[in-house]
Order: sequence, then structure tokens, then C-alpha cells
Amino acid sequence: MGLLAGAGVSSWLLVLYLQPSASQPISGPLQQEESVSCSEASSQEPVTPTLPKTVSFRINREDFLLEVQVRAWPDWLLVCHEGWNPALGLRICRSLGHLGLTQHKGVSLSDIKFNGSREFAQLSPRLEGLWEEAWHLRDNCTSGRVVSLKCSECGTRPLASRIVGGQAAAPGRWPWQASVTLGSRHTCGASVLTPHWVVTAAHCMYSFRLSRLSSWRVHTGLVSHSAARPHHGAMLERIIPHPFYSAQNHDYDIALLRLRTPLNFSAHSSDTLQDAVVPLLSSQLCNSSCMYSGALTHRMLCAGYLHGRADACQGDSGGPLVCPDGDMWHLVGLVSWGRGCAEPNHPGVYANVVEFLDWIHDTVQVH
Ligand code: 4AZ
Repeated sequence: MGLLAGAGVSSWLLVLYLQPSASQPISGPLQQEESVSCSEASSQEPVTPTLPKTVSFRINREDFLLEVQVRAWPDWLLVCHEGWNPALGLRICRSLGHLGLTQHKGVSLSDIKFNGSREFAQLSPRLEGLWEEAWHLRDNCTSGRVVSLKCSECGTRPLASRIVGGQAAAPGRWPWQASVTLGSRHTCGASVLTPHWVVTAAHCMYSFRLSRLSSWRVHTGLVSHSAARPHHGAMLERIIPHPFYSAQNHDYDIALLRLRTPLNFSAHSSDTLQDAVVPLLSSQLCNSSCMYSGALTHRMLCAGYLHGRADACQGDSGGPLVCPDGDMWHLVGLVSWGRGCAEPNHPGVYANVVEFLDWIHDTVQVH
């Protein structure tokens, strides 16, 4: 299930977790498809295979234990804490696509559940030569501790469910939600990535491409438009639409907004952003003849109900479709388009964020 936190009647605030695709793929159950007899769209593009990495890392979502896989060994190994330092943690977090490291510590093996036959990896004290050759297999850790890493607090919420079929969201429930305004008018939803960066749909900015940069504002930390003060929002330094954005078919419907001054993250509270639960739908079903007949590209995904009920609507564009994973939320989609709102057989279409992670990382890094 995806959860749409949008801005139909109102809009708003804060942080997203960019899921590094290589180590921890975003997965979510697709809605059980109802038996519909629709012909499938034939234009499926080929999936490009990725080359295997020699050293891979992942962080266990339950207890944040770091695991490493080196080409020669098939298993994922916990990492002994001896010889560990913050620079190593930062290097691994960056390799997973994060900007920094928020916590690293040694966790006693007696405090974790694991089957006793597990093996461990230890990094050699002198880090010379190839990274993949610096890892050694161990039966145990002499320190009795293994490495636990947190790369980001993104996607977690400080508190604690014109969207159609939604409900009012409590302040702080969707802290990454932002509203993009032109003058004093809400134009689109958006999500906060970092203090300097906000992500929205490219079509939001394209429709008003002749407007002055100084007329735009990004408002965060609010769940009601009435609370927005026109000149209080953050000003934009740059608007970066995806270079392949197509106004014809909404392909690559994503834009990054760089803020002139960074957002100050705080325990905000301020009242009617709406949210709604919508199931993810398979692209095959969504592209079938009874839905969008092949109009979906790989940069798009569908979510909603076959019989209508709840959906994003006008004004929600650019806003987030998020999926939970434990207590962390992942930005999976950006409200992009759809036929009408909550129409039977016409679910909402979203920009498929996972397809844009490299572009987001590269753009944020360059600027
Ligand atoms: C819009 O105009 C819009 N039901 C956004 C989402 C959907 C339709 C229209 C999907 O911003």
C-alpha cells in the first residue's frame, strides 16, 4: 500500500528517505489484481541488467546492524566493531547514497538475535589496496561487538494516516510535505529532500515557466494553506526540471528545487492536509486497455482503486506517495497525472521515484 499525503484542499512539510536502490530495493505488495479481461500493452521497455558489485553493504532495518557481502562469500556478514571509526561509517553511508552518517556504535553480540553459526567480517587495520581485499572472514569478533549504523533520520516522523476520499492529517504526520506557491497561490505539492532541496513534478514548474524565479516560494511545516504567509516561504535559487521531461506525455515528470536559504528542521506543529491510503497497482494492469492503454512509461507507476474511492486530484501534483517500512517512510511516487480524480478504472499516475535516484543524487551533488 502506498500512502498519499497530498494537498488538495491544503498542503505540506518535511524529510524524505532516498532509498539506495542497489542494496535495499523498495518493495511493496501489489494489490491483488481483480480479474479483468484487458489486453496488455505491448510496449514494455527492456530492463538494463546491473553489474555485480565486489563489495556490497546493507543495513538491517530492524536493528541497524551493518552487513557486508564480499564477492567471494555468498553470505551477508555482520561486521566486527574492532578498529571501527566514523570515517568508515561515513564512507559506507555515502556508498549507499546517503549524504552523511547520523549514528554509529558497537552492539554487543549478546544483545542481538542471530543463529549461532553466523560468520563475521572484519576490516584490516591498514586500509591499503583494494577495498574488497581489506575484508576478512572471522568466526567471532574479539570485541564481542558488531557495527550498527544509521545513515539518515530521513523518513521518520516526529509524531506518532484535493485528495478524494482522504482524511485530515494531524500536524507532524507527514513532515516532508511541502507546498509550492506562485505569488500567494498554491500550485503544487512537493517533498523535502534535504535542507536545501525539494522535489516536485516537472509539469508544475513547466506550466508557469515564464514566471520569475523570485515569485516562487516553498512552504513547509504546515497542514493548512491558511497558515501560509505569502512572503514567509523559502525562496528558490534554482529550478531543475529533469532534462528528459516531456510536456506531451508527462514522462520524466520530476523537478528539483534548490532553496536559497536552507530549511530549519524543528519539531513543527502548526491544521487541513489530507492523506489517503491507496494500493499500488501493477503497471501491466494500469497499462491495459481498460485503464491507460499503454500510456505509462517506466518512469511512471499507478496507485488507486479500480472502483475509484480515493485519489490525488488537482493541486496535489508534485506531492508525495510514500510507503512505510517499519517506522521509516520511503518516497515512492510524485503525483503526476490521471484521468479525472477517483474515476473507476483510472487510478492516479505517479512519477516513479526509484527511476530517478541517480539523477537526484547527481544533481544534488553537482550543485
Ligand atoms: C492535477 O491536475 C491532477 N487523479 C493530479 C492527479 C490526478 C489528476 C489530476 C490523478 O494536478
